[in-house]
Amino acid sequence: PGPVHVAAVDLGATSGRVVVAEVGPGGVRLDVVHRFANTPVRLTDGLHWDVVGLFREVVDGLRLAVRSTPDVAGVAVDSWAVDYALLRDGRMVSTPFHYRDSRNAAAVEAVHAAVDPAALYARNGLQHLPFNTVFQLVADGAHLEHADTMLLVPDLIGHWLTGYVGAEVTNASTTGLLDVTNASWDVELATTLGIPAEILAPLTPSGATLGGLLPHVAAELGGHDLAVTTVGSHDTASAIAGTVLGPDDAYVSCGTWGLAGLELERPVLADEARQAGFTNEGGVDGRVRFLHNVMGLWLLSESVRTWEREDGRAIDLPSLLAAAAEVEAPLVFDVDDPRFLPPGDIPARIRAYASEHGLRPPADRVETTRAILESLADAFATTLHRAAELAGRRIHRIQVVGGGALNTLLCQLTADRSGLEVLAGPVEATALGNALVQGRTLGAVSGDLDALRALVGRTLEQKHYRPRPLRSTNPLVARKVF
Ligand code: LRH
Repeated sequence: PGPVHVAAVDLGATSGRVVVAEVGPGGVRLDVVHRFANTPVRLTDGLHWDVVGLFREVVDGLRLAVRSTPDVAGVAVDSWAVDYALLRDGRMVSTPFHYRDSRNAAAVEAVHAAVDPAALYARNGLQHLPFNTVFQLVADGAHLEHADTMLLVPDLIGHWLTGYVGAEVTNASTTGLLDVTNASWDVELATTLGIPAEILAPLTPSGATLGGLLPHVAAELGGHDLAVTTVGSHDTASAIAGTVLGPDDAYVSCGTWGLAGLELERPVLADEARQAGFTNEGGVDGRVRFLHNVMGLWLLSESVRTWEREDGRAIDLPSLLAAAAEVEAPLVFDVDDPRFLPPGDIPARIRAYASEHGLRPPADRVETTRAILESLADAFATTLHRAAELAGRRIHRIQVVGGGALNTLLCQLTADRSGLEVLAGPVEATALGNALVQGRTLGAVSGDLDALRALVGRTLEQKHYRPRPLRSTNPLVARKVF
């Protein structure tokens, strides 16, 4: 069969994109046709996503896609995990919350009082993150009574494109309500926690066909219909599908978050894995993403946002990064400290962290930038070595994919701190993973995940970073697990 053209919609926490991909036995090629900001909105009840605005951008992007490439045959959506809309009779009954909203603390306590953390891990295999869907749903409390369906963000967009109601399984695995041993909804757990099991939509595998576009959507594209399918709708699942993983490779999917881990055939549910903060999320083709959420480049982007607000103008990030490379003996802090999760003045929180731990706080923006990157690299290194230990695997190299692959200082520091070679790229791993799975569903390519990855490998040029000897930094005062 010849190549096929598909549109990959990838919604990230800070920006979204619509990409046209050509996928065929000869390889995969991407063309970004639409990029847009994803700006959260604070309302009286908390921090929300503008999902309706995002849907408008998706449709605008698809219009550009069919205009640039009239034979585009399909579309699939991926996005960040855990967040959802509640619907009744097909209508959204509340504006979806942002996972960085702070409403979940009481719900975490309530859930853990009903099912202790170790028992919860045995059932869902997830790293404890206070915003996992299960906690958010419990925080929603009485509001759940008004809903008959919960749809995670990519499923919501898929629903608005096609009318289909379902829960794609890689993203469902991030809710905390999916049984890690058999990938079905844990109805008993939901019921125990007072979450009506009826709101859980039928599970849909990645690589399923949802149908054609609703007539009013097709009309917006000049009457062009598209086959809407599912991919790894959790962006991290698509990112790992688009990562050219060798047998002893670890990965860091690095954007807003740094998702650091291994691809496994089976989950690791030992209590040590829970205590070390590891998650077992569902990957494409039933693979397991055994990883830890490291706070990621959010620390830097939110710091830049703070400085830009202070200055009233844009920051010159390349100069800041160049200067940060020269800093001697940088501060290393625990990037996973929960104080760094909510939006706000990250540099002030880093200074407070340092003072509380008897460390010298960064003196300026350059030192702050270096402290962030050094601490991220340190977290990646320790996380990956620990993952290998827990999974009984060796690691030889680290594949860094996503926007973080462009950050040369971060990649070099990750090599230095891990003592392993780092290979950087692809930057658009998520869109690639999305497109590859679509290409397979539409019959343009075939084979398992490794065969699909080989298609990326054909054209991929990666930058290699070799470890340098470490200079001195402060020893990290015991990393706390979130
Ligand atoms: C990355 C990501 C990550 C989740 C977080 C909420 O975009 O999907 O895998 O833990 O967002």
